[in-house]
Amino acid sequence: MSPSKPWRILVLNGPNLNMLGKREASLYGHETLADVEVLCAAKAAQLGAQLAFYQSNYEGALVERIQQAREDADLIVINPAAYTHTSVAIRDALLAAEKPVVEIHISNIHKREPFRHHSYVSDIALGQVVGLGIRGYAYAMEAGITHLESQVASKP
Ligand code: DHK
Repeated sequence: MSPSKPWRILVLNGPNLNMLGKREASLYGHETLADVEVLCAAKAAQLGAQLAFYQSNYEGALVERIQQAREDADLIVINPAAYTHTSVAIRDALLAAEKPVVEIHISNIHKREPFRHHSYVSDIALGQVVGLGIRGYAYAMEAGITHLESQVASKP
């Protein structure tokens, strides 16, 4: 077991994700944000990790939570939602946090309108999980923890 264990995972959700289950079910499915949290909690338990789960419709609130992650998280899994395509502030906060980031989107943003194809996060993230529904959160968490473990394993 590494000295950093249990890993602390922060799962962040941006605007309108509190409307999951009600909004555009053909794109986002019928599950609610509470279902996403249950799924993430189960995945965290399986990984032996701690989970913090946060959603806001406000850019500044997300920036402040990311700033806090510098102190209280080892990994950030983020669905910035619409801010993916607009927010330099969230990008800058993620860079300042100096934690590995995995980006996740429930829908496949690359199959959607052209303005959704660009992400301000993807080039600073370990990777991006898109289009796999809410299961993508679990895949993103697992990928992030695998990265952290491999970093520990490669340290002399
Ligand atoms: C969620 C949103 O709210 C959109 O603004 C993004 C993302 C896509 C998702 O697929 O999870 O463009």
